[in-house]
Amino acid sequence: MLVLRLESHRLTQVALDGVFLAGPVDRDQVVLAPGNRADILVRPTGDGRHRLISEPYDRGGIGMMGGMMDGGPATTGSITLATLAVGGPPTIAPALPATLPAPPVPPGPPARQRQLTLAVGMGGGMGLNGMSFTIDGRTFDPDRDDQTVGLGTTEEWTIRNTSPMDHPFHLHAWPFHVLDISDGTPPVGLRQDVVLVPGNGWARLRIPFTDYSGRSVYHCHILDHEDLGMMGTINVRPLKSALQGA
Ligand SMILES: [Cu+2]
Repeated sequence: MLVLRLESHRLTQVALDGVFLAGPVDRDQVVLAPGNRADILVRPTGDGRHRLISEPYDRGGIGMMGGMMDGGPATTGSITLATLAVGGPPTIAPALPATLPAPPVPPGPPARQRQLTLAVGMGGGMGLNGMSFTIDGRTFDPDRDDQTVGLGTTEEWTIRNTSPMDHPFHLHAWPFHVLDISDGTPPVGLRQDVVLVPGNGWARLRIPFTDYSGRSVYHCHILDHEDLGMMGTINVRPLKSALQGA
């Protein structure tokens, strides 16, 4: 996780995961899960050097193993990622637009609702320290279709997380709108392709399966978890064949 802050500056976010927000949003800090991207505008406040800092973040874990399983010991201090050096004659920055061309949330009702469950099992005999990382009780099998979806339909997926650690859920090819997250974390309604599903929580997504047919994958974007099996396949097909295969 990155909790980004720029000394003496506000960060103006205009996009998330490459897609415009509804309007520019001023933030003191921007939080990115693994896989998230943010487009940020910075207006220098004055001459000098300003550090871009990543603040510590606790993303949960299982007892003493939490930090290790999440890719390293939890950081206890902030880290300087870069330094912004400001100098030269001042210029007038153009005004920001009040609104941006954010894609609208596709209208309901969804053609289908699904629930996917991310779980970390103890003593499964697999992977790191004998733990198993599953979606709907199964580890990844590239030859199995886990979800079959009709091309052109809109679905609502609830991603449940029964483990105490956060998992960033990533769906390839079909970005989704985040309708709601169990911990109330804004933003909601945005189109993005990674969403942080809180430990012992859930995220509700509306997904327009437009533009592309074909097979792809969804997975936890913490690569250790994905490599240990927390990944599934999706096959988006023209509606008739999708129904026959469901
Ligand atoms: Cu994970």
